[in-house]
Amino acid sequence: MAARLTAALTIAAAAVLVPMSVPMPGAVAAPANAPAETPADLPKVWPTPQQESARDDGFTLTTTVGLVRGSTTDPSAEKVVRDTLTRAGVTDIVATDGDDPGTPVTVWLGGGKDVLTGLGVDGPSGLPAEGYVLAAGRTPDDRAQVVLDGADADGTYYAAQSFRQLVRQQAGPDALPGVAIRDWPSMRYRGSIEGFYGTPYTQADRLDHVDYLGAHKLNTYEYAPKDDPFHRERWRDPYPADKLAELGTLVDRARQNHVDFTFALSPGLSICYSSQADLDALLAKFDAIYALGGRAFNVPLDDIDYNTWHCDADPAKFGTGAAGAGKAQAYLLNRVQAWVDSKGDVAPLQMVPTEYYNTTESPYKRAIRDNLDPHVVVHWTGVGVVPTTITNAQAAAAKAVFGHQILVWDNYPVNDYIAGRLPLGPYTGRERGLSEHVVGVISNPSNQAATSKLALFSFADFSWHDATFDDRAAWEAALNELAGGDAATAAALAMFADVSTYDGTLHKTQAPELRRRIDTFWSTWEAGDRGAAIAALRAYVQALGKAPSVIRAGVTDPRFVPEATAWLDATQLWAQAGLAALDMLDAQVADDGARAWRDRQRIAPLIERAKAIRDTRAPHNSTYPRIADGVLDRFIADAEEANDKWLGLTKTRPVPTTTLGTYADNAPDRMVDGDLGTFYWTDSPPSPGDSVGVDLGAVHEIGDVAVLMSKAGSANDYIHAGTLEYSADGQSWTALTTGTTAEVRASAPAGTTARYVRYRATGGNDGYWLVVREFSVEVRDSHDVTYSVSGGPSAGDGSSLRAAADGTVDTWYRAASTPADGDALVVTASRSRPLASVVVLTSPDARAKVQVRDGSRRWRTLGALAPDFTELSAGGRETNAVRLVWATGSPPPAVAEVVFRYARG
Ligand code: 14T
Repeated sequence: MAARLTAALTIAAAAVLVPMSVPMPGAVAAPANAPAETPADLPKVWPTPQQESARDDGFTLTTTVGLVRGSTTDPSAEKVVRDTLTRAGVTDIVATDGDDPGTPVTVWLGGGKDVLTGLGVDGPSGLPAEGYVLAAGRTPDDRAQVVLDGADADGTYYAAQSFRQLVRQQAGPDALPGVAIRDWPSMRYRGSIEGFYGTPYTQADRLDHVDYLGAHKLNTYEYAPKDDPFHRERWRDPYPADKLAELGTLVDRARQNHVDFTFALSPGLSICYSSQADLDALLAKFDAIYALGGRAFNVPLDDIDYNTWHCDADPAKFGTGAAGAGKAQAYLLNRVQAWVDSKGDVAPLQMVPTEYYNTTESPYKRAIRDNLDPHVVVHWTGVGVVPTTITNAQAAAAKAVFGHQILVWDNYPVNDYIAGRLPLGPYTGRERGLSEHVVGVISNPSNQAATSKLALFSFADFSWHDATFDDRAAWEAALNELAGGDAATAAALAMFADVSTYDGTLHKTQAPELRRRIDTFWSTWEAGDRGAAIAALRAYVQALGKAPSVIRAGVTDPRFVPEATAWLDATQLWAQAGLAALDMLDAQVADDGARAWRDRQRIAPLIERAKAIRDTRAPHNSTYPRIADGVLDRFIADAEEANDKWLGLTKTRPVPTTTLGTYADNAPDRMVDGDLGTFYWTDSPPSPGDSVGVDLGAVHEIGDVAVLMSKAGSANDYIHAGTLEYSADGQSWTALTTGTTAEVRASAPAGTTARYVRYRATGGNDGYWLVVREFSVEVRDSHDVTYSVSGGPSAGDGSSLRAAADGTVDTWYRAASTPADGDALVVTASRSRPLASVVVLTSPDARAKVQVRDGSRRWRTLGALAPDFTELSAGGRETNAVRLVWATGSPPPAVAEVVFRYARG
């Protein structure tokens, strides 16, 4: 296990520390347009600086350091520098306001032009807003100097944030490498929009959130929680005094972090666009925030029906339909922009269009393009609400079609639409170069504020310097930061993030790393190297099971664990269930049926506990945390199937087939589970050629086929035109019938043989997805022996005699009473076959004689039940029944399964 962790870590560390360029000696100004590469011997600064070069004149800090405040510094920048120096072992900071303190080591904060000249480094003049220069080295007078000088106060603050990351820990006072950085952001708007549904952030969440933004050079926090009633539902109502006071505190804290607190008000559910009273109500709300110091505003008009008007005056004034809605919105927003202009110190207004999720030309967009004040910044989510990718071409198209500056509202890692999921994967699919088309990219985060920081780290790198963004490197650096540089914690976090990756769009594969290892497990298992397969996967799953406690002990952010706790607990339980499955297989390999059965029985309660867990926040309080779903649960099911086979439970099970994707948890398995209450649900409409069906595993004679589609609430989710067909080889197909209804049935002519049966769409589906409750195929030539159960004692409530021989160990026959004299449970097979042994899975205290019967109708005793698991040899003799003759007065017995283990061949 330790070896595994180390190995995983080495990979992570190597990826973070990829070497970059040969360090240049002496004072070297970075060449213009130099590719940003961290010189190999410099600590990595995040977000990645635009230009950076190493110098050979680094130095060790002294216990006394001078700190010279200049014209572009502020208390926030000074605090970052002071904290950094203190952590580095500096005990005495000699601060001045411009004068040279004459200290051996001096930090010039927001000034120091002459020192820069002495270091041979260009000053910040000419840099874009928020840009800065950072230089550390020795001036010709042999003094150790650091200059942190911004193009403005934001830049100086960011220089301090870079400085914080450059200090190198060593024995004694820490050291500073010789370095010259010239840096600026690629995008104007960087940060987050609290724009999700469900439980909003708490005040404590928000204060911590804006601290995180500032420390990562993110400059925007937009306040737009859908479920703050005063933001949307009751947008006209003024904030109560206590809420307003909280917002005031937040505005202040944002400013200290050089973050633009951006207040959003969503009036679209009820506003009359032409109404002066409604405009006044909206501006009164903005004025209240302005009075608190808020200087940036947004009017989101997303997730409303723009065909619904809230006063007769609007359609009369603007016209009906989408074009009218666009004109009405522009009319309102232009008047709000006029208010912005009247203030003189407020940022350009922002808006979210009702059509925020595509670039298709439309009457609505045309109205926005032609009528909205050109200064207004338009939000856009990409093509799709949660797009897998956002490309330069799409961004250029958005800019053209909206005719305004585009700010990307990026719906990652938001999880309001995927209850139970905590997206922790890398920030993928955003094309480098977006900064040439859009003015910013901001994150709509998860309902969980602290766990969202992992993604925000990548947003910071992408929006600051998209040209070199590498999603994997940024993800690993974020894990590393959260781990405080501790390798074991970072490795545990990587494993945890892996099992909580799926979000449906950016990440369509859940637990990619665990999945790879499970795939390797089965290929090694199939190849016959079962011990090696078990050992390798066990090491990984053991480490996964320990990851939650490693994370609890190791992460540096105290807010992370409480928020992740539901998912951490679930990870531990799922890993334990996985280990129980591995133990079961291990016992089976050792031919220890009793141990395998005991291990198998540990699985279900662990899963039950994992599924009983709830997060506290809506909507995640309504379902269980999803961990490696479709991967670890699948592994366990496959392991149980392997155990079934080993036990001798060899029922042929149809495997579902589909060419379509899956919506949420409604997996294809659900169309062959014999349960009409569950269903497979696709995540898109079937196109001609798409199909669903079953694979019988081998060619069989088939009979009745039924495809039961659609469900209550999704009455149109069926294949509107299709052909039901079968095939022996999956290549050439023969039609059975065609259909246009939600339920399609056919009977194959006698003698029809097939391995595959499918229902294939032959037309469009009017945009409707597909629900299949059940796809059943009757197998006429089943070689399966069937069993019936009789005798007693009779079964208790919720159980049945049949459960003792129904082909699955998951259902139990539980006797309602103590066995009376002569009570016996009789399992009769549909025909005689040579029987190798009888396996009986029971409650531990069941007591009985096990008997078998051959054609002669005489019962022969094989032996007595052992606790839990019994295997008794039947000597390969033809057998057609097994019975358990209970010990009179023994406790009411329970039987999971009586298995006829036939002689092979
Ligand atoms: F304004 C938009 F940019 C936006 O994304 N709006 C919402 C947002 O509040 C939410 O957090 C996000 C993710 O669920 O998606 C938008 O909300 C939707 C989108 C849908 F397609 C709600 C329901 C939908 F069907």
